[in-house]
Amino acid sequence: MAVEQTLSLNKPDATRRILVCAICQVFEAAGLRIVAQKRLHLTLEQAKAFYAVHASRPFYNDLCSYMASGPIVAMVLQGEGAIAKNRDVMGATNPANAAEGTIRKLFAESIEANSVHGSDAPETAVQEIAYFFSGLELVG
Ligand code: IDP
Ligand code: MG
Repeated sequence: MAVEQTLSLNKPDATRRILVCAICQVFEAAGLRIVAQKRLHLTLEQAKAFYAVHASRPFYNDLCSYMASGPIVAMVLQGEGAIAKNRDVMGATNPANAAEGTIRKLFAESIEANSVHGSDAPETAVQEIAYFFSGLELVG
C-alpha cells in the first residue's frame, strides 16, 4: 500500500477539553506520523468554505458556527494507507455508532461535536491539506 497524506482536524470540543495530546497519541499509536501541525481559530467564512461540500445539508449552518466557536488544531498525517487508517481510528461520524477504542467513541460529545475531522478520499485529502498548509510546512 502506498504512503499517503491526509488532513486531520481536532475540532473545538477537543481543544476546549484539552484533548489534543490524547487524540494525537491515538494517531501515533496507529503508525500515523504528524508531518505538519498548527493551531488556529477559523472565522465563520473560513469554516463555511472548508465545509462547502455540505452546504445543502440541514446541519451546515450549525456545523460552521460550531467549527468557528473555538480553536482547532490542523495536522497532516502520513503513513501507509493513511486516509483509510485515519478514518478507522476516528470511528463513525455519530459517536453512538463508533467502535470501541476509536477517537469518537473515546472522546466525542455528539454527532456534531465529534472531536475530529478526517479527509475521506485522495482527492479531498489533497484539497483539504492545501486549504491549511503550504508544501513548505509538510516535513515528513
Ligand atoms: P465525517 O466527519 O465523519 O466525514 P460528514 O458526513 O462528512 O462526517 O459530516 C461532516 C461533519 O458534519 C461531521 O463530522 C459532524 O461534525 C457534522 N454532522 C454530520 N452529520 C450531522 C448531523 O446529522 N447532525 C449534526 N451534525 C452532523
Ligand atoms: Mg466528511
